[in-house]
Amino acid sequence: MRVDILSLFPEYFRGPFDVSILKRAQGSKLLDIHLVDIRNFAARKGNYAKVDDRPYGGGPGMILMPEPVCEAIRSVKKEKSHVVYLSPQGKTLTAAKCQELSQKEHLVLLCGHYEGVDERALKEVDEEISIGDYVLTNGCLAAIVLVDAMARFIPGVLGHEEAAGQDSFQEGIFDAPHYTRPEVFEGIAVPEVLKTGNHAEIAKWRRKQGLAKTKRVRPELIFLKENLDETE
Ligand code: 4HQ
Repeated sequence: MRVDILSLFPEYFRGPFDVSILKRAQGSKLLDIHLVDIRNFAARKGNYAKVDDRPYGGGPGMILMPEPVCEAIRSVKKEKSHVVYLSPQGKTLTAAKCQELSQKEHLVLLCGHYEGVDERALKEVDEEISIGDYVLTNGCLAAIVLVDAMARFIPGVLGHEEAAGQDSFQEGIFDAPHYTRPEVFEGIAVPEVLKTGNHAEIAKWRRKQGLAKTKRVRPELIFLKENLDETE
């Protein structure tokens, strides 16, 4: 998949995309990330490229101007492109949405800056997505979160060992607690069932643990889908 990320801080992405699984995914051509600087599409006044201006109607902060944003989008947009604007006013990102996006040929991610982008630039956007109900200093972090969570669904990005990790949130409930060596840590033993080798019992125990914690921490998730009939 090709991903173009449009922002004012292309350098922001270097660390997260250049380590571990996302680095490997790019190395094996499963993911082809391009960073586009919106400032390159601003009209130049002397040697200054202006991308923001004050809001009509008054109020604090600055607004990204529609022209550089639209030009930046058009510079990468093709017939099969899916354009996403990261903003707190969008639909909240879920595992299901990540999976859906992972099937696109080309994603264009527009990162907002300042108070947001001029509404008229959104005619180039297919959908607006939020990573959660809080306000970031800019949309770059949101784009990193989206790429990271979405890439796990691209076949081959996770190895066989890692792939199992996918199912927890797909099912809408939490993962079970995990244990590794030592058998006893600071007086706390690993649960006996995990050492029995009884895979059916272990699966049952994990499911029960996951459901119990979901009920405690995120009760609203229990009232989704088929989780309901499994709680006592
Ligand atoms: N911002 N999910 C404001 C976010 C955000 C979010 C990005 C801050 C856009 C203009 N983006 N700028 N939450 O808080 O995606």
